[in-house]
Amino acid sequence: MRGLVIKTTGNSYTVQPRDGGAAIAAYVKGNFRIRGIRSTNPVAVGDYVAVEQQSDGTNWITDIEERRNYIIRRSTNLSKQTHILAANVDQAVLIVTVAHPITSLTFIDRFLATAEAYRVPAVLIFNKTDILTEAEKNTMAEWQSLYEQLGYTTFALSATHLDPSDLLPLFEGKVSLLSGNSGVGKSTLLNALLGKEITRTAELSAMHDSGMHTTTFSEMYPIEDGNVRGGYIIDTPGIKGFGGVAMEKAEVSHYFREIFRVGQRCRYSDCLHFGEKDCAVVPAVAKGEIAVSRYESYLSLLGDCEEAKYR
Ligand SMILES: Nc1nc2c(ncn2[C@@H]2O[C@H](COP(=O)(O)OP(=O)(O)OP(=O)(O)O)[C@@H](O)[C@H]2O)c(=O)[nH]1
Ligand SMILES: [Mg+2]
Ligand SMILES: [Zn+2]
Repeated sequence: MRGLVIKTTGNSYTVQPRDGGAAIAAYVKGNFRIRGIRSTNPVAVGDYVAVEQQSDGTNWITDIEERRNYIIRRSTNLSKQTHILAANVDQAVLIVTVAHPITSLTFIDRFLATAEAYRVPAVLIFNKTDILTEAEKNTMAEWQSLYEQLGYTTFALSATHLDPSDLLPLFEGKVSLLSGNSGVGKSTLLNALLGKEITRTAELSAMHDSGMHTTTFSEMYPIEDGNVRGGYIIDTPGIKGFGGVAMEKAEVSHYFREIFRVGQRCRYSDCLHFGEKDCAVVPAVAKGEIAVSRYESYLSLLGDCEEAKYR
């Protein structure tokens, strides 16, 4: 049988058969590893797998189809070991609030850069429009305009006053990863979209196995509302954005679209846009062609590379 992994709970996996029917629980043999990936979990939500039933009735995952992409998180202490949050993701959706709580621009930029690194399209949803002051609404409009100009799609809405049909087309037929700071309204939006209260099966479940790794349980929720079929939303509890891609310094600017574009005009092809001679980026920031906030976020990611080197 072939199917889609829709939930992981440490040692067992919930697999939705591709040909329909009820989801089943399946297991993975201890020595099962995917070529080339050192990860604490060999199978992730979003994986398409082959399942074989043993004579005793238990189901074992025997194969994983090649992934289109996957989103990883580095395990806390082992920088080389990674945890796969989700595979085969069509889009990453970040819920943003300009107030209650405020999402920082750096957080947004890190999310967008990470999505670029994974080649996963990113979308921003500005939430809680119902409780914003005029000043906060202006801030929201500025932020939306900043990111729209960079080519990102943005929405502004209130999850507590949502007509799901307004937003369902965004999710229809796609696997979407939902992210955002705590309290921005991820669960509220998910419930509104699915038209029901979903039980939060897993708050971040950090099982420190002799301090070596952190396990995160992820789940994919199917969207089945009227004529919308085939879409899934992945809720990764406790994951604030999805940081932790290992980047080379020279690579960072590739994930900031406008910095990359302007950087083509720098004198040196390996310019890091930080004090080099005849750099095109720094003057573009001074002239307002590149937003200061974007440049600062870029520098903060560069700083992370420096730190990672000494870990
Ligand atoms: N006024 C208003 N409140 C909202 C809106 N969306 C969510 N909230 C409220 O904000 C609070 C946090 O919402 P949640 O959906 O739990 O936020 P979350 O992102 O899931 O938070 P974590 O699970 O901690 O990551 C709740 O009290 C919601 O009712 C909105 O559009 N308007
Ligand atoms: Mg929540
Ligand atoms: Zn430069």
